[in-house]
Amino acid sequence: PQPTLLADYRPYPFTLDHVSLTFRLAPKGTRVCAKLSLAPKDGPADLVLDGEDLRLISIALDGTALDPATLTLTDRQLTLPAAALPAGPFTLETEVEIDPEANTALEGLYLSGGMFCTQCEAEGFRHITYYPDRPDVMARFDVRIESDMPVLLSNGNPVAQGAGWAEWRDPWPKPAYLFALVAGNLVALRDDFITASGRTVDLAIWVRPGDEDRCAYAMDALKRSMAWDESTYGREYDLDVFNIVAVDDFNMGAMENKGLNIFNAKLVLASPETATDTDYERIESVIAHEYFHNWTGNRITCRDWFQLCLKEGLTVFRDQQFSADERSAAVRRIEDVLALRARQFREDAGPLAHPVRPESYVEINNFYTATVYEKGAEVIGMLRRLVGPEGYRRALDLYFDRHDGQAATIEDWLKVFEDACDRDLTQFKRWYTEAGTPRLHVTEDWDAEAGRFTLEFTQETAATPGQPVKGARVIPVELGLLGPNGDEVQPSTLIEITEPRQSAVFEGLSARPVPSILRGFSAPVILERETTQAARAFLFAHDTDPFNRWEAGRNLARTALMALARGAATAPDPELIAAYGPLLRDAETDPAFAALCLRLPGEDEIAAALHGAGHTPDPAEIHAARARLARAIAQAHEEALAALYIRMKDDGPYSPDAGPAGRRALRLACLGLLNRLDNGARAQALFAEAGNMTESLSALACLIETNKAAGALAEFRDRWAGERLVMDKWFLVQMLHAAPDRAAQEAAHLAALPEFDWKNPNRFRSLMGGLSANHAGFHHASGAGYRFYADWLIRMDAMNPQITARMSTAFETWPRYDAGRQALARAELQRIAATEGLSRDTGEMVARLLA
Ligand code: B3K
Ligand code: ZN
Repeated sequence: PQPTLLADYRPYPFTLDHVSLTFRLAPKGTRVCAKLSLAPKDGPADLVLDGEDLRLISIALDGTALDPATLTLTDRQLTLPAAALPAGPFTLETEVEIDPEANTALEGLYLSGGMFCTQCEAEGFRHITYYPDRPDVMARFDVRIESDMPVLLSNGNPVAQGAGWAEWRDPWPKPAYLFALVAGNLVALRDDFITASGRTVDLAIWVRPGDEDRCAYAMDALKRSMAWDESTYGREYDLDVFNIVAVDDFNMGAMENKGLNIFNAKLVLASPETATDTDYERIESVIAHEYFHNWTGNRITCRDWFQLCLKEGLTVFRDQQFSADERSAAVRRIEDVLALRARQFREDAGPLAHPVRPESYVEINNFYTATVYEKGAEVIGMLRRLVGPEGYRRALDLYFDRHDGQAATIEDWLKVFEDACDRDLTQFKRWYTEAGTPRLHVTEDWDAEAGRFTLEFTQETAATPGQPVKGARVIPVELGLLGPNGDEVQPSTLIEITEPRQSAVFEGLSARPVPSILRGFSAPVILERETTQAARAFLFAHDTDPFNRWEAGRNLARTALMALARGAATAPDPELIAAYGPLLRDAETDPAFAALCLRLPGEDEIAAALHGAGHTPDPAEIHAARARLARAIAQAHEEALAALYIRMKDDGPYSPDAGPAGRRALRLACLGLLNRLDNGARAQALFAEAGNMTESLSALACLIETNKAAGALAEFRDRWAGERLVMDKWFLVQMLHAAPDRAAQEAAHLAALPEFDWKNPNRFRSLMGGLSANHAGFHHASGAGYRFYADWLIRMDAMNPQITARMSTAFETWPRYDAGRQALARAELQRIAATEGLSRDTGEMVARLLA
C-alpha cells in the first residue's frame, strides 16, 4: 500500500456545511441515508468521497437519481466527475447498507453485547456512509435514529423523540471522526453541572442495567474536570447535555465524540470490591482527558492526521495538570515519567521511532503512540517552562481566540506562542519534527580557589529510521546546587541549552556543591552523568526537589541492578541497601512517595539501560538480579518493613483518594518485599481478609510469586466469574507473575480456558499484554514466548487489525538482545509478515519492525 505523506496535503475542494443522517438500525442490514450540502470552493473539481464496506443502494444529486455510469466506485472511494456537478451549491443524497454484526474490527458502527455503538476516529466514519472522511471537513450534523432499542443517543442536543425513534442536532461544526451513535438497553446515572456563566448541563453516564451503582466515581471526576477547565483554562462546556456510554468491546480507552463520549467500560465502572486504586486513578484521568478534548480536539481540531499531537499532546498535558492538581503533584510527575520512559523512550530507541509529528504513514491508527501522546505532552511542558505560566496562559488564550472552529496545524500552535510570548521557536520545532531521545551528557568542574563550579553539557541524538542526522535541541534544564550539609546553595534555576556543547558557571561558592540536574524532569532526555553511588545516595537523602530525590534513588537502584545482572558485582550494593534506612524511617510523611521509592526498576528498564550502555541484556539474569536485590533489601530492613506493613493498615471504609491510596501503596510495597522472606504468609492472610480489589490483587500476585496461589486463584475465579472486568485481572495477574520458565506454557493453559473470550479486546489484552510485560517470560531463550504471541497475533489479525497491530509492538525491542533471541524474534515477525491476507495495519507494523 502507498503511504500517505504530509507533503501531499491539499485542502478539500468543497465546503460541506451541513449533513443530515438517518439510521434504520438492524444488526445485519442497517440502512444509512445521508444528505450532504456541498459547494465547490474554487471552481470545478471531482467530488471524491471515502467509503469502505458499504453497499450503495441509491444516490441522487439535487433530488434526481444519478445514473450509475456517471460515478466511479472502488473499494475505498466514490468519485463524481467535475463535469457531472453544478457550479454552485448542491445536495448529494445516498443510501447505503452496512452490517454492524459482521464488524469485528470495531471501527465504524458495530455491536457490543447487543448494543449498537460507533468508533470513528481516525477513519471509521467511511465504514458508515460515503463522506469526505478527513478532519479538515467540518459540518453541522442532524441525526435521526430509528430502532426499537430503548435508548438512542447521538452528538449534540436532543431535538425530539418518540416510540422507536430519536433526533439529535449538533450545533457545532465537527469533523466526521467525532460522530457517534449509541442504541441499546441502557440505564443512566444522572447529575448536572452549572457552568460559570450559569447554564445547566445535564450529565448522564449510560451503562448496562446492574452497573449503575459503579458510576459515581466517574461522575464525580467529570464534574471536577468541568470545573477545572473553567478555572484553569477559562473553557466552558457548550451543549445542554453531556453523555458518557460504557461499552464492553472497545479497541482503546475512550473516545471524545462531541457531547457523547464512548468509553471502554473498564475506564468508567468502579467499586471498591472490583476496581483497584490504579483503576480509580486511570478513570479520573481518562474522564478528564476526554472531557478536555471538547476544547482541545473538538472546537479546535487537526487539519490532517499528521497533526494528531496538536490535540493529543495538548490534551494529555492538560489531563496531567489536572491530576497533579487533584492529587500529589510530585507523585503524579514521577508516575508520568515512569510511563514515558517505559513506553516512549522504548519506542524512540527502536525500529518504530517516529517524530511527534510524523511525515508519512500507511495506516494512521498505527500512530496513536506514546510518542504522539506522551512525548507530545512533554514538549508542551517544555514550552510552558520556557515561557512561564503567564506566557503559557496568554498563548493558550490566543490559540482559542484565533483557531476556535478551525482545523489547525503545529505551525499554528507554535505561532501563538511566538506571537503571545515574542519568541522565536524555529529551533524548538525540532522537538516535533525529529525523532529520538536526546542524550544529555554532563561533566562537572570545581575550581576550589575561585569558588567556581562549572557544568558542561553536551547533547546528542542517535539516528532513527529515516533520520540519520539530528540537530541540536532546545533543552530546558531546571537545576539547583546543594551544599555538603544538604542545604540548597543555588536555588532552582532554568538553564536553556541550545548548543551541542554548552556550559553553566556558578561563582562564589565556598565548597564543592552537589548538582541536582533536570529537576521535575524538565525535558524528556536521557541524562548521563559521571557520578558515584555515594553522590546519588546523598541526593536521595537530601534533594529538595522531590522528583530528583526519587530519581537519585532510582539511579542508585538501576546502577546496582545493572552491575548484578551482568555479573560486574557479586552482591547487592551496600550503599543502596543502606539508603533505604532513612527512607523507611521517614516513609509516613508521604506514603505514596515512599512507595514509589521502594519500587525497583522493572526488568525492561534494566534491559534498556544495559543496552544503552553498550551491553547485551540477558533477561534471565536481569530477573534473577532483581529478585536477589529485593530479597537483600527485605532482609536488611525486615523490621522496619514489617512495622510499616502494620501501621499502614487502613481500618476505615475504602476511599480511592490520594491519601488512603498512598498508604495502601506503601503497605503493599512493603508486602511485596516481605513476601520474599515470609513465603507468602502475610499475602495469604491479606487475601483472606482483603476488603477491596487493590489488596486482593496484590495478595494474589505475591501468592503466585511464592507458588502458593492455587487455592486463591480458584476462589477468585469462582467469586468473580460473572464480572468481566475482574476476570480480566485474573488473567493479567497470572501472566505478569508467572515464573519465566513457565510463562508461555501458562499462557497456553489460560488461552484454552472457556473464560478466554479472545474476541473481547480487554480479555485479549490481559493475556497477551500480561505475557509481553513478563519480560523474562516473553523473551525466554527457548523462543516459546515469541511463538505463542505470534500465533495469536496471526489469529487476531483476521478479526481485529487495530488490536493486532498495536500489540505487535511487544516485539519493538528485539534488536536489543543476543543473536539467538534476535533470530527467534525475527523468524516470528517474518512468519507474521508472510501471513496471507494480513491487514494493512499489521503489515505496516511488521515491516517497520523488520526494517
Ligand atoms: N482520540 C481517541 C483515540 C482514537 C484512537 C483511534 N485509533 C482517544 C483519545 O485520545 O482521547
Ligand atoms: Zn486524546
